[in-house]
Amino acid sequence: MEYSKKIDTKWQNYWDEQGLFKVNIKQDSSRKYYCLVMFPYPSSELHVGHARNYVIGDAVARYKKMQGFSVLNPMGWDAFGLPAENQAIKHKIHPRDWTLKNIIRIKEQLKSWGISYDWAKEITTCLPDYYRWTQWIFLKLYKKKLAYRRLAPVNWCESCKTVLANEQVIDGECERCSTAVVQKNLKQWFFKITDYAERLLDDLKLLREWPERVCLMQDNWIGKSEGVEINFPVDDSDYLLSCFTTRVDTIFGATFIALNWSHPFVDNIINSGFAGPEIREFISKVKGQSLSPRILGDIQKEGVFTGKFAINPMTKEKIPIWLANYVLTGYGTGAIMCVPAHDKRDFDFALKYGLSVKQVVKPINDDQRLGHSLEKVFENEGVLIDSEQFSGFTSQEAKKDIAVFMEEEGIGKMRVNYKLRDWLVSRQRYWGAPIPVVYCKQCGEQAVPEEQLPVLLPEVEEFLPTGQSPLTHSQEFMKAICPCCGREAQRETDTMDTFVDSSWYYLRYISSDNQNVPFVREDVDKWLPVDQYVGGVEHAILHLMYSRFINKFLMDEGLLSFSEPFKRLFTQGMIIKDGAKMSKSKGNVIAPDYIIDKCGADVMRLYILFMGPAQKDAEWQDEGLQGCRRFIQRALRLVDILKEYDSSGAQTLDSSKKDDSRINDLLKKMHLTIKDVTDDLEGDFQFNTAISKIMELVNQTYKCLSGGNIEQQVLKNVVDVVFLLLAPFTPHISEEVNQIIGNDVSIFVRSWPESDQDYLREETIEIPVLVNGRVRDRIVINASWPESLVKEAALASEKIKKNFTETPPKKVIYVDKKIVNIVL
Ligand code: ANZ
Ligand code: ZN
Repeated sequence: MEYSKKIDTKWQNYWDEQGLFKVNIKQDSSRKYYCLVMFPYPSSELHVGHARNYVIGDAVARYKKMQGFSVLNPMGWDAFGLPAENQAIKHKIHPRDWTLKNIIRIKEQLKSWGISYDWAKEITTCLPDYYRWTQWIFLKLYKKKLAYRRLAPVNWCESCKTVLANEQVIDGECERCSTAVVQKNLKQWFFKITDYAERLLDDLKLLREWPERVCLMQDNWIGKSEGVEINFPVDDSDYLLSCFTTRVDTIFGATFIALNWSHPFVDNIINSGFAGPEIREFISKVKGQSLSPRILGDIQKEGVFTGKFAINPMTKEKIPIWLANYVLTGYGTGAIMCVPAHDKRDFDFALKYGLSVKQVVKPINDDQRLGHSLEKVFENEGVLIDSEQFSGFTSQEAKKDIAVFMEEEGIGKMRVNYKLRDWLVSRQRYWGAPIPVVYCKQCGEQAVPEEQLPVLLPEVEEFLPTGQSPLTHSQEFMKAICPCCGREAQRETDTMDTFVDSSWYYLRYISSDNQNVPFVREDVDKWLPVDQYVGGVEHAILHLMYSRFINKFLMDEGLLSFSEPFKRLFTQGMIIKDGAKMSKSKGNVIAPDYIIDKCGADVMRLYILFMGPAQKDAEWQDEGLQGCRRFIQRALRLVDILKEYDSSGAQTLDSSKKDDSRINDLLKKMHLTIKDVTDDLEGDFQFNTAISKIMELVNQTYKCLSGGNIEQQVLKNVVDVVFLLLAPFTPHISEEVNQIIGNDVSIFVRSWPESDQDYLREETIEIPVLVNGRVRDRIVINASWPESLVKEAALASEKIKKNFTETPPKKVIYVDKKIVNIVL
């Protein structure tokens, strides 16, 4: 039997006709399994690197189906956003046409790989029947004041002509085009995700089936720190400079203050005419530097003295106030107390500008002082020195006691800060969901009433980025009616970040054809949380954080009743080719269509799952693909042998030479394989080891055949099990074989095989243990134990040990499965 693409087509059509993967949301929820793969940006056709994601998801879905679950495995398109728009601009066609064309193409690809989606649930985020609900969620947030607009310094990409979220700035450059990012002050829309910081952090505990490192990344991103906000009086003034510190134990070593250039105190000294030209120069220089707090560690430290001093509230010393480029706005208070002896950044700065360094913490169990000409900082916690009444306290004790002291004295206040920022959701781009707000001269900012949704994206001719949203080009779109006073108003022209679209799509699949609500509560409560989410680790922070936030918000609104959307998460590794991530620009892309035409979908699917642990990166090798192709042919040849038995009548063995152990070993191997493959899939989806165990079973079957015929029923049983176990990975040939050996239902409605415990039980035997030729004891061993284990067991016997208390045994001899003989 030869495997070819014909077999793929035959079974894909069959699944379609049977509606095998269709789910009835109302009826099928009792044993539900929601398997979700992160939906793609339809900005280009898929290569084998993308395929890994879908093939893994499909193996999970099919395996669960064979276990009797009603599996919901839906697919859709994250169709708005920059990639599609940039591509469209490049190819000079409308982003919508480009996107829809890509969707058709990708869908065709996914179908040709035999991925078992329920296409009836398909969603497309750029179509009005989806984005009207994205706008609806915006309105819900707006009503709760969780969507708001403010002037904010933003990261601006001059080339993409758009605002970027901090997370889209990588090392000071635009994530998409690598242009250096600058800062601009603009009125922007935000979602107040910071209100949920504590819950987003706390609930990470519930995510026990997420990879630990993803939880850690989320934890770091939220970045909770507990500390004190200390007030430093400005010398000769009423001004108080408030500084957030997590190391209040180092207060006696604070020798200067550093401010961000945008701190109000700076305006204060500029407006009062106190500031010299060097301050203005410094400000204009650092103003343009990008703001991402995540890149702060390594910047070249620069600053300028303001000429003003503050009082350290504990030591009462006068300390200089500086402006410094390493102080962030938007974190803490934008002013910091600097302790150069114990903070590397402050240390570098102090060294550069000749500021004083005072050690106030030393290591525990060590009276080492760092000395005056410091070469290193001591950043760890330890024991306080030169800190008046707090000297001798450990850092831990001092943190508590100094904080309490400060609260009592009115010097400072305990405080919790988060690194998490509010989510900037507005984009000055065309290809996104319009923000449903209008501006009225009389009534100001007004939300569009729910009944008026969707606010349709207008047709425009010009969607090239200019810094202003292209929506301003449509006069018709711009004109709106104020919902409050009925007069003419102007529409908001910004569109939403695509991460808003993808923050709730997993809910829409459940009710994708409902035109009255975004999702039906009763149904999402039954089908969610998602049982298994599969996707790339590049979404470990943003997409997952935003989805968790929106889900919690919707729960608070009483729209659903589960606090986390994704119960279990699997992050797959990348496929590497010639040492690099596959990409068109590098020219190292492997096109799946070519492979499928030549080898069939199952060869590609099998190889993708076999190439290594699915959570790790793996290198694409054509020999590996050929190896999988050969394996499939070899497995299929067993079916040919079985058919020959049928026609030649050689099905029964010559009963006189019934060779029990040969057949028995094969059956044992078969049951062991069922158990191992099941364990591998139940664990962390170890597809590669599962597949290699099936390969071993095929090998042993050939070995068994080389020793003579196998009873037809036995061979049929083995072949059946081989293809049942392969079915989640190679569904097309598995269906074909299933039919050939006489089953008239799809292999996916048959049950996953179960192993027979009788075959797995280890055979035990009792053997005598001799000491100098005389039987002294009998021990029970497993027949499969290696020699060393049997000897160990013999020597461990109490009755045996008695015999050589004085002289150790000279020799221990084991005669396989018969006796142990000990010679003294
Ligand atoms: C004094 C000090 C001494 C500090 C010491 C650290 C070590 P996390 O854990 O990230 O919250 N900091 C506060 N606000 C800042 C801002 N806007 N820009 C830059 N740095 C800022 O870090 C809090 C620490 O980061 C604070 O504690 C402050 O420096 C600095 F031996 O205060 B520390
Ligand atoms: Zn009005």
